[in-house]
Amino acid sequence: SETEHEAAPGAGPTDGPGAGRRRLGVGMVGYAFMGAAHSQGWRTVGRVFDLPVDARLAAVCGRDGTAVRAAADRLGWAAAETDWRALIARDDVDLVDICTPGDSHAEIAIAALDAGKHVLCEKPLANTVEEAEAMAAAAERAAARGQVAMVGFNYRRVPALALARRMVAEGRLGTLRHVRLTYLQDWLVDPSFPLTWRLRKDRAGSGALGDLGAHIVDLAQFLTGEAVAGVSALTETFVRERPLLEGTSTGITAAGAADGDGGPVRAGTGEVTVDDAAVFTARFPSGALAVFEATRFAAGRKNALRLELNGSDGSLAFDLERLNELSFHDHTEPAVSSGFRRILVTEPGHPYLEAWWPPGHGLGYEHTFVHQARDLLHAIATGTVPQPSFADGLSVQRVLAAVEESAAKNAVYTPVGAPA
Ligand code: SOE
Repeated sequence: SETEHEAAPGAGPTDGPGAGRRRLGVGMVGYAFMGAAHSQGWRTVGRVFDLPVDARLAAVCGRDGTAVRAAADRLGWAAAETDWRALIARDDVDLVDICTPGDSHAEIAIAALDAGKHVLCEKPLANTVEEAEAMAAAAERAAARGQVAMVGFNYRRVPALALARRMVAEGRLGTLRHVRLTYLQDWLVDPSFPLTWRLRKDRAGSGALGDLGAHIVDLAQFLTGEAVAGVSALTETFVRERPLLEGTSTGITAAGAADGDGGPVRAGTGEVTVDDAAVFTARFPSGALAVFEATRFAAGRKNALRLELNGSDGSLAFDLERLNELSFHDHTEPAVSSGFRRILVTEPGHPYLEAWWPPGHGLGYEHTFVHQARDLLHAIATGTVPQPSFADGLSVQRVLAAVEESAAKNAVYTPVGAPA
């Protein structure tokens, strides 16, 4: 256990922005890209939102003592630990935030829930359906004791997407016919990009499917309020061998992959054991048809999560690269003057926006983590169940597994006369 970074004596609930509020200690496992994003959320939430609970950044955990102490300083955590079991056991940790690769989610989350702690776990919930089932069961047992467990599908917290959810629920689109979501990145286009943990099935579970596809499956279910009923899929690994790395890495840029907490690229190559891209179609119980595409090979697309919903009364469209905007077409208006119009989602009446800046002063990616922390703390304070729950995470995991099963069958029908 490392305690050099304990907060100075005297720092307590009587000073700072948390004065007079119930204190909730957060312990975070992992401190790379996601850990930094979550830290930003925990640091900021109490300064923006008026909540009865005050989150304290109690301790951060990582295996490398020197690196985790540096991360604690950089990200604002009071203490550092090198063993996640010690983190869970700390009296000043009430909530465990899991920001590690998927292969450790189940073990840490179940141990934390069984120890009486609340849990926030990064997506995808787990690497397999079996692990996700065990986690959902542990969350259910814990809920009976008043604990909460939530999955980090942060894009639900983009104000424009929360507004889209509200508009669909209000019936503004009428009967839903089409649900179309793509999540496009390009950091694997270069075949010399190294074999990071995200490209190894034992660490990440799957590739673009679990990393990006999980987000769009969750969003599709969130926006429609329906569960995917069936899928048909193709997946592909375009580059099957990549340069090996010394140690591990979390970066998704060539520079980040070679530095980060990884080491130099090693001689030789290793096998990529996950998908580079996944495309799939799906049906919803209402009869709506869905199309999904997740890839890390869309040259020029950095973080393009795009969607369009078409219903009998209207359509909605969104692009994460322009995240303060939502496009809406009201099909009940006269055809001569109707058409897609842009809603600038920065009004105080829009989800989460009341707490932020005046209209027109937009938000960004990092704010989704502030909103995620806000929703979780609000649920804890009010004794409500936060969403997405571990059950929601399990349902996404089951869709991912169905996609893999369908892709493995490669049920592709060859047109008569097509080249072999
Ligand atoms: C990398 O592809 C990544 O950081 C994902 O892991 C995140 O979930 C996504 O939000 C952004 O891209």
